[in-house]
Amino acid sequence: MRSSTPDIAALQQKALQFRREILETLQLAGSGHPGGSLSAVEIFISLYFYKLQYHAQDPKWEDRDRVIVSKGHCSPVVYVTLANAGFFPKEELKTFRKFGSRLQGHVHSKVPGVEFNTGSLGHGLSVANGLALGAKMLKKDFKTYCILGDGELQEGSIWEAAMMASNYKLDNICAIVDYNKVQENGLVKDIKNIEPLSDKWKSFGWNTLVIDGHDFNQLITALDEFAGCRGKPTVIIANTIKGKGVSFMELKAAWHGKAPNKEQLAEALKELK
Ligand SMILES: Cc1ncc(C[n+]2csc(CCOP(=O)(O)OP(=O)(O)O)c2C)c(N)n1
Ligand SMILES: [Mg+2]
Repeated sequence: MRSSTPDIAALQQKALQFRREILETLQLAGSGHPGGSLSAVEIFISLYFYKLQYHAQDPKWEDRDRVIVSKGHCSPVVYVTLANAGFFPKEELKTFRKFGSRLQGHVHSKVPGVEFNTGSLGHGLSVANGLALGAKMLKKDFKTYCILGDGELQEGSIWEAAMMASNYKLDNICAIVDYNKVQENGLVKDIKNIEPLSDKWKSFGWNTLVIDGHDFNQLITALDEFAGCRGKPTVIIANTIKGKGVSFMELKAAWHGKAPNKEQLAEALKELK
């Protein structure tokens, strides 16, 4: 469950466990997205096991913090997180991407704990804006978090949404960019460079924090800093490694959307002890 005094060693152990479970889930399914799931493990653990207010047994509790997973293809890390947080039985992970399962390849709101269906990139920040603006109008204290991909930032709609959030002074919204440097077919900088990234967000009026997205101390500090920021939205640019933790997957676009086979899973698991 959520902890207010984080035990960093325990969170690191959880990260290893999540990486194993993500890869086991993908191998059973025979398809899915490992790279952008492995890069976001510490981000999701910091949210669900440190920062967020929620009740797993009452996923629609009206004062819950909201999470919009704009890069909806990272469903493996989302489902492993939600199952471990108690939103649904871990056994259900075995149905990932199977016909009739709730756990499809892109996150869907029929899954307890998932707020909004995503998959088509570029939309999540606008949805998050709506939730955050709604909270202000209703005088609710819940926060809205939005997980974005770095390749996803090439979508123009993200920048319209970025303008809107600062225009309405949505200091109850925190965007987290999983800056893993790789998109579907190659390096972000080679396909359509998004640098200088922190200057861009700053110029759009955002409180901009740049951290190592695999370092729990930095993630926790940044999330706490967001909670104390008034008058502007916050973005955490989390520098990460696509495929983090598995040497043959790290920074390889080939592992963006490909499941490991049994032998590859066994190799990967040896590195995740
Ligand atoms: C609008 C849209 N265009 C294209 C795709 C296909 N697509 C799925 S994932 C992806 C790459 C996304 O890269 P990034 O945002 O860097 O994600 P990550 O590295 O975190 O996996 C693309 C192009 C999509 N889902 N939606
Ligand atoms: Mg990426």
